[in-house]
Amino acid sequence: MGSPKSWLAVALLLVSGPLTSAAVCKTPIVRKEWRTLTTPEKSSYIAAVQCLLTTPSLTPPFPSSGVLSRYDDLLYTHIQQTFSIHYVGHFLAWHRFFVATHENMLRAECGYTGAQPYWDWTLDTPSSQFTSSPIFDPVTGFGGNGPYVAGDPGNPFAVPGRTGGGCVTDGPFAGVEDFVHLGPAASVTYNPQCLKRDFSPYFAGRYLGANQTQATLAQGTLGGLTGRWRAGRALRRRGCMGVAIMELGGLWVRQMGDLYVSPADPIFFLHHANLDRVWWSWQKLDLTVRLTDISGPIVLMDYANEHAGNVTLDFPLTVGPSAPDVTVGDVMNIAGCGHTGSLCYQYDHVYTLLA
Ligand SMILES: [Cu+2]
Repeated sequence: MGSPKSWLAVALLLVSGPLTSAAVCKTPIVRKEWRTLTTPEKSSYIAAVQCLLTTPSLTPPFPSSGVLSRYDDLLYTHIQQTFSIHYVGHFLAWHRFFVATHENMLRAECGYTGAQPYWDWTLDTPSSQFTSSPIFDPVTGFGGNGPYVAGDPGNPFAVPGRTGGGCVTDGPFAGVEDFVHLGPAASVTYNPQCLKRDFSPYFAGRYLGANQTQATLAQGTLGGLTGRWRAGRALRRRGCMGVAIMELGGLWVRQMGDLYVSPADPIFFLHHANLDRVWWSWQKLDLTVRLTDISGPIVLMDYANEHAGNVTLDFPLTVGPSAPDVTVGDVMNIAGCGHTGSLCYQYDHVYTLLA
């Protein structure tokens, strides 16, 4: 007999479909770029996110818990695993699974009929264009920056060119004083906070441009890919590039600047969907080989394997009560005719490697 938690997960899967383990993917849903969605499609996505934010949690309650909603379930598992899912070989695989779980929850529990949109940030560079991205639209997007708040002058991780840091002032999540329940860092006791953003157009222009994506696609192995990602300055400093682009988020979202609670900003999932699209684009350049190309350390930053080996296809991944556990091998293929795995989606467009 399974625990009540596992039975809940099974029940969710029975009504959801796309994330069922070992199911055959016949009709993958298609992920599209945010700005190509119609206004009603954008509204339905935002409404489904609002639903997750208000649907009661499945995580077992504990004293002073800040895990209140289904959205918090996702944030909580990310916090709990922060140092085992970043700067490791399964960084991309875990976040692929995490975004797909979010997508599945929107569809199974909140009536959303679309796929997870992605945010192609290469369309919002150079830096002069960043803040006018449609994704930050106050009416049809996620709202924009917070007002400028002076930073800690002694902070070695201070981001150059930051322009905000305060609570977002427009868009669907503005004015909610208890929008974020967890954090900062590893704290999971109830701590109501607004949603904060801290844009750094300078960093966005430097790391989100098409030149970075092209350099990533040109890598021959996954190790090279993630190494390329580590090559960014922010990444080198923080240890991993998957995280580098990811932490770009950190550059413009206050909560996203906090590695633990980065998923607190709903844009996180569009951002990571695009990171996943970069990975998938790279896989498709040599799909037969790259459906099984996985490497990188099991232990945080253990690139010399001094503490453990590298991740393999049978390495387990978990996102808590929101989906059954899978392995890295289960998420190497996002879909495909006759594909048997845990995922069932496609992208409307992938990046191509220019000559
Ligand atoms: Cu993460």
